[in-house]
Amino acid sequence: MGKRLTGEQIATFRRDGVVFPLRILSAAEAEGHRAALEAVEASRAGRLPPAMNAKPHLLLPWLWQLVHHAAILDAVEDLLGPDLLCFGTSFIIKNGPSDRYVTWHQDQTHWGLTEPRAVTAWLALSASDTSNGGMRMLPGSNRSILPHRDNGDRQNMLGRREEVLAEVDEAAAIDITLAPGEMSLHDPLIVHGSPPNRSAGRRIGFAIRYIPADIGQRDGMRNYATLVRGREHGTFALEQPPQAAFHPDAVRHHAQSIRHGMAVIFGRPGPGTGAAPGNAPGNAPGAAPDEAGR
Ligand SMILES: O=C(O)CCC(=O)C(=O)O
Repeated sequence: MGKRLTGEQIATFRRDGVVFPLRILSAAEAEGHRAALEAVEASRAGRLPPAMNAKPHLLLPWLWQLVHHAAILDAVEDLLGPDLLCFGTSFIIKNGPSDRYVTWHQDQTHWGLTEPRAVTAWLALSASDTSNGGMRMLPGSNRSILPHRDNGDRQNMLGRREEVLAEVDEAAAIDITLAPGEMSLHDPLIVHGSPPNRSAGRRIGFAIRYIPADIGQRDGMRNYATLVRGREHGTFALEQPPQAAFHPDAVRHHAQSIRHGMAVIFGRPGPGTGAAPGNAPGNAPGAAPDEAGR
């Protein structure tokens, strides 16, 4: 038994690479967060610009609080230990109906971490299911690092349009069905993706990437991350909370973190630093998927 997860849930995560559904917010709280997101979108021509959707928790205090939510961190601590960093957040939104989809992939591919130890908390702010392009995962595929290729399809929401170069037995995949306020936790090596949203509504998830504080970026590169629990191990430079929504200091700090992170991971500037928005690497830590609001 962990702080939040049962022994069985921890065993499920270790074996399958995913555990769900876990209730984090009440339906009313999830609705409140969705309304807060949609208010920001309304103030920005109806969609979150990609630059803003990379680590938005550095710009919006309510998201800073969300990445520190005790119920999320207790569950993540059960899997990764007591010292935790958040090294990426982004909304992953599919407005329906649309052809946009996420290819089968492993998250670890472009993260450049010294070890594939991480957990993504995917928190649903709308229902996410088979009707609206909910995630699908291949339990037990979290054993090895697989090669990927760029599938070249503009409908692929991943910034590098990466696709695993292995036969995916879709019949063995499971649907990650979540109600608003529930989350799934997945391993960086699990093969997963999601089909188009054929419904008329929006599918909204907030993805939070956590790592144990004792791992770093490969090649001794130093990146930025948010210490969310426990103590730091000197592997990342630490990010600061936003004093208020889009406070000028927060905007500067956010831009610095994103620019630096993109340079570390991709060897080039990131969103908000002159890169074309459509090039924002969708599955990079802290990077904006090319999907928000489309
Ligand atoms: O939201 C989706 O459909 C895909 C999300 C994903 O690939 C991830 O969070 O790692």
